[in-house]
Amino acid sequence: MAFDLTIRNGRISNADATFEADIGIQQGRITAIAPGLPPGREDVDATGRWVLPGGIDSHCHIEQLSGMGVMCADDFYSGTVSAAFGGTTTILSFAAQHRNDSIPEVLADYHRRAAEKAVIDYGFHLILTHPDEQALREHLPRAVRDGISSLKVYMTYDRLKLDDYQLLDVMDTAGELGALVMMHAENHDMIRWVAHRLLERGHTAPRFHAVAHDALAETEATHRAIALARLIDVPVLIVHVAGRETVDVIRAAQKLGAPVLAESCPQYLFLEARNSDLAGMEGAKFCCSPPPRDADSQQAVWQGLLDGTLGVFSSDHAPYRFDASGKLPKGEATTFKEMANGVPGIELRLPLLFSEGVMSGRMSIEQFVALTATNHARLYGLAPRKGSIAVGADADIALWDPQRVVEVSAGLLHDNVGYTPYEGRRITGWPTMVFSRGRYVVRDGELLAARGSGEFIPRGRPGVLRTAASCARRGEFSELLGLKPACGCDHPD
Ligand code: DUC
Ligand code: ZN
Ligand code: ZN
Repeated sequence: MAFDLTIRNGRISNADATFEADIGIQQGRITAIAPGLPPGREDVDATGRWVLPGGIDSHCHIEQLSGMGVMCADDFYSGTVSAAFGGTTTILSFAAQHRNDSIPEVLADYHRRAAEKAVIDYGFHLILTHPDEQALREHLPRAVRDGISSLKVYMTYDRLKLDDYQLLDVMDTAGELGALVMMHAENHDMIRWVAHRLLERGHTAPRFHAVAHDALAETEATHRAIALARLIDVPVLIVHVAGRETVDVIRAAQKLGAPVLAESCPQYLFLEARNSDLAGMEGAKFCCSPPPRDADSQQAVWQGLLDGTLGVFSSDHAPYRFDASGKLPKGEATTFKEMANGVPGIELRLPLLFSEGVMSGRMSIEQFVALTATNHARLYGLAPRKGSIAVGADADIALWDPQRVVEVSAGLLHDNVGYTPYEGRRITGWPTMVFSRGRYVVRDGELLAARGSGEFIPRGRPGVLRTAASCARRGEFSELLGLKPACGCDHPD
């Protein structure tokens, strides 16, 4: 049977190898990878291009109400269009339960909105804020059965925070169900106490956000989250790692064999706390939680990505406009406590890392693919369908022009934010064609995918929960407490 599409003469990189070959695609799947394939009905010449798996962004906030009750600026249309223009073909965004919400209703609502608007494939992590018996015994198992095999919990924010007892309950249940727990690790009371003192003394400007969210608040909470994970041997993934000490704590725990994984994001490589020290409210454009820190922490995050301590590189795209709808609810009088928390990054995540990681010689192209696609797929139960260029996988592919130089400006981007914290930065290397399940999404700056053409991808058991290392839940302690193994096997001693 003839190929629907061929991508020929390109240089293909996966997480484990780079080679020259042609790709044959039928009905949205890759069915052949070999040199000299005959041209398909549509034939793309990829000479001079790097042919990479489409990026997977496993941490982004789309059409979501924040913990402070603010609707973010991107809906499932603008958010996925922006992702696609940056070379991303799958997103995992959040379906957020607020304290009194019914989980099935929350999930149905996100499904409905995403199905109507997304132009690339998507899945959800559940944000769990009210882990009562029904949530843990009925709703969470149902969500996992329906392909939502990860959840995020918070150690801070008044409206989202769980205490340690609740975190243990959630982690234990997630372990039993084979769901991965993502942790927002910051010490709530440290932040609250410092913020209160700052505001009392009239320190309200955006730059005080980073003072309130001291690096120690992140390090302490990360250490505690890891201790909880070790106590009951359930894996935990620390999201948006910002500070050097936090990277060190995670690396040390991993060396001890603790079930801890971690993620970082562009803002922790390319921004610093001092960026928010600008006149007026301008600094609000650089405020997210945890905040970017300093050059030393940037270095530590690079090192953590390179040595595998930090296994996934996501955007944490949290889009808020620089107006009353987002960053400035009280205009110039907005305090750092009142502005919406987060920075955009869904479109620039890959170009920034491609340019500063691969083109500058810091990391190999294979490492880039692992950090931006393959590891996300394995970790979150999307593999083998997503995350690699392989026979049988979805034809989610981005063609990169390594010579193209782009000067970043907000007007170039496709999100609905209106500014970018990376304004003026020069990037070398850009995705010029993006395919999702073998259909064009982006071709030379033009969007070709229709609204609503993205599909929900139900996910299986996250990779880390399938490995032998997570069989460690045994021994007297586990027996006494009736803890079940997180790997789902019967863990013979
Ligand atoms: N946590 C996130 O994951 N994103 C934006 C803000 C936050 O606190
Ligand atoms: Zn968070
Ligand atoms: Zn986030």
